[in-house]
Amino acid sequence: MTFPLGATPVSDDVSLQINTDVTSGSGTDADIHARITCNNGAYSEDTLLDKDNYNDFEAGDRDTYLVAVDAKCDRLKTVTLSMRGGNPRYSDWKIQALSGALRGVKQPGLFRGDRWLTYGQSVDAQM
Ligand SMILES: [Ca+2]
Repeated sequence: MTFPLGATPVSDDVSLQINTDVTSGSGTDADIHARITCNNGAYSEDTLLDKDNYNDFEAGDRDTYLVAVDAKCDRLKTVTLSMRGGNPRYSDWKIQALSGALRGVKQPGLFRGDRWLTYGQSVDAQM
């Protein structure tokens, strides 16, 4: 692939912080994916959120993941979390809060309605 002079392709990294609710049963062992969109149309692939040798998304956890966006992102627009893969047993997951940070600027996410996510489903946060 070639690019015109001066048109260096630039990508961005978004730091997603996700808090799992503290109440018993809020955690999950299913796989959680995130897809990010930006106001200027930049977006991320549907990215698995997983830390090596770590049990992600347990009750009371505050987990941070870096997600790569394909181009320069002007401002975060949406974050879609989806649950598929991993352990489908006892998979229901209660999200307490989500925020995204882009070049050090933090944006809180707003969920419409329920913050329980069940296997095979997805939920959108408006940023
Ligand atoms: Ca887990």
